[in-house]
Amino acid sequence: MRLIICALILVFSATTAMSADTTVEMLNKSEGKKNVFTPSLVYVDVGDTVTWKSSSKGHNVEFIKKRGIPEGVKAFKSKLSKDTEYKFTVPGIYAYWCTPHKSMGMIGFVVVGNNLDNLADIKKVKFVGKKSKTLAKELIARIEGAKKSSY
Ligand SMILES: [Cu+2]
Repeated sequence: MRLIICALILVFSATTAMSADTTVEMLNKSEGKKNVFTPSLVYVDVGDTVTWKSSSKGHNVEFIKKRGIPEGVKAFKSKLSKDTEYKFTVPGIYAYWCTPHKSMGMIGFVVVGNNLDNLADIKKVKFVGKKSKTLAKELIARIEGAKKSSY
């Protein structure tokens, strides 16, 4: 019996470790907010793929150039109203927005490999519009808070 339980635990932990599917929805409306990525902050492992689902039309994903992505990462911009995915091979924090709604609070972050080396750069990213700036501050505070609580 004990062996079976051990085997089950092994199988379970193996599948959770391998389940690299993270989905973020692009929505016109969610919980009273307009134009959002849900969830707007996700943590993934190096090599994981994130899928953005075009649940509502008119949205896309665009990595914020220069300071918004780890060094050496190429620009990424998806087509409007299409599901899209990206495989994260470089650790660090990725800031992105939806091109048409970047000034309306439609921004998000992906933290890869729990690596916050580019946090100082991320803090310097110029977000557009009050809504986006407020949300960016909130999410960056959450990223920093998660780091502190892990000590
Ligand atoms: Cu949008």
